[in-house]
Amino acid sequence: MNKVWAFDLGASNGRLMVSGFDGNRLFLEEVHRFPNHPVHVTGHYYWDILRTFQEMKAGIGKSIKKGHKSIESLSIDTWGVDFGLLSETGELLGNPYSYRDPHTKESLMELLSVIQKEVLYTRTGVEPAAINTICQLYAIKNNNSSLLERAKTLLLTPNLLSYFFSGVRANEYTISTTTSLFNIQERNWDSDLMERLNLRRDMMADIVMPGTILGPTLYTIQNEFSIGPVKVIAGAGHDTACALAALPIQTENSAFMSCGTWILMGVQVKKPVITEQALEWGFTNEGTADGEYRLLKNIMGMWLIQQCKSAWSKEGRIFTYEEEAQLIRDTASFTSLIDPDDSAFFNPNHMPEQIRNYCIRTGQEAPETPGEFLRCILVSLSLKYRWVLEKLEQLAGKSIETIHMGGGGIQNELFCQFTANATNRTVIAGPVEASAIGNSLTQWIALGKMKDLKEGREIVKNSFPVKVYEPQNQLEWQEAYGHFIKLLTNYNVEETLS
Ligand code: LFR
Repeated sequence: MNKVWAFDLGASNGRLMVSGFDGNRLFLEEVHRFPNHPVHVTGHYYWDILRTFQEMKAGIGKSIKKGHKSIESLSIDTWGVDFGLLSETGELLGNPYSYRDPHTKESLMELLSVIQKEVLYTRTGVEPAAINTICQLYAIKNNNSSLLERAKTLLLTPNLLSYFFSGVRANEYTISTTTSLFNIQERNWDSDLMERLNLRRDMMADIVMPGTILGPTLYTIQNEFSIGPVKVIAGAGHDTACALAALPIQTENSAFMSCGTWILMGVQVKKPVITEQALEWGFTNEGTADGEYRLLKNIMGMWLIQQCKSAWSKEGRIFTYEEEAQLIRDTASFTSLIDPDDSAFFNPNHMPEQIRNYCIRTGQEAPETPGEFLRCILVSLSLKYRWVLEKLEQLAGKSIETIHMGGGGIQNELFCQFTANATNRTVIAGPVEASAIGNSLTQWIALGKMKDLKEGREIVKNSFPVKVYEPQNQLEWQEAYGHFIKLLTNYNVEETLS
């Protein structure tokens, strides 16, 4: 059976999955998994990208050791917006900044004093936000300008890593659409925007469509592993685009959720939705693996739980998934709620403390025990999805009956059930490894083994199990939603959402 390597890198861990395809069914095997966190040093948060590359190579070594033969190609997908800069000689200039670096704190305001928010949104379709590539570049320009002066080429994270494997410099469509430098009408880098910010357009490596075969792996890679050439494919480079590609969506009236460090909720649309309302509610238009658009909202996601767990583990309190679920079950429902997207939760030193402060500030009972924190987070996230879903229906002009959820977060069954309860919609959860599977689909299509994504999704449906959750306990969830909306209204929803 032919196989491909799908590297799926998230902002908390990365993995190498081997995907096999026998013409009817897809197979997926995890070969290597490693933590991937930004490193905090000299007041900044950086990606340790060379270690990441090293881990990817360790994955290749393991795969070969396991006897995986006939590997045809590889592709890499990652989180959005971050990038690396190359020098004239093609060397990496420093460690890429993480989008959680505080250096962009002022840059959104500064940028918006040069380019109006509405103009930026109309041109790029992307919600103006400090994490976006455009703000990061502006921050570097203002705080570390010599770095930009030395930069010859900007490559987004998946494309930087593809370059390490192939030597080819190209940015891929789906990841490029996350930058807020991509003109969504012209479907290319926005030269005018860049000029107005004094950013160099010539730095931006050209954009290629998902499925472009960049070339073979470098000889150095082949020699290191004593293997022949493997095609390096720029499949969909953005993890969210990959997740959407793999979800077995069957009807127009479905929304998708990609559940990881961030949770992205949206619908696929033929044309970007760029309206005053979409901007006000903080919706973004990004590219899909088949060249269309996904109208979505970024929601803080599992980050809230990851950060609580990291704080608790420093105190020696470590819980398994089963223990967490039990803790939540043993806790009273709906005691306190948060707006998961409040800026206080973006990168605090101590997440549980921050959640407690939020509850006290908003006149609620503050959680004390891990179970109370976890329940507060999961319930609040689910209620936020209901809010997002209602707005999505209005913006896309259609009703949504089913929600397809994919990604690591769906391993938490209570979380899926809460989502069904809060939204009063049927939830279809699976596959867990949606991003890696979507990554592999874009490779199988590029290799001519599958016709298109429609066929790919059908194959996913027949290859991986899904779990269906029907809404329960509507009375109490309706009431909780009323409290949640009051919370958003009283604590200025525009301010907290933007
Ligand atoms: C999810 C994701 C989101 C993006 C965020 C930051 O992993 O790719 O789509 O907005 O990470 O890059």
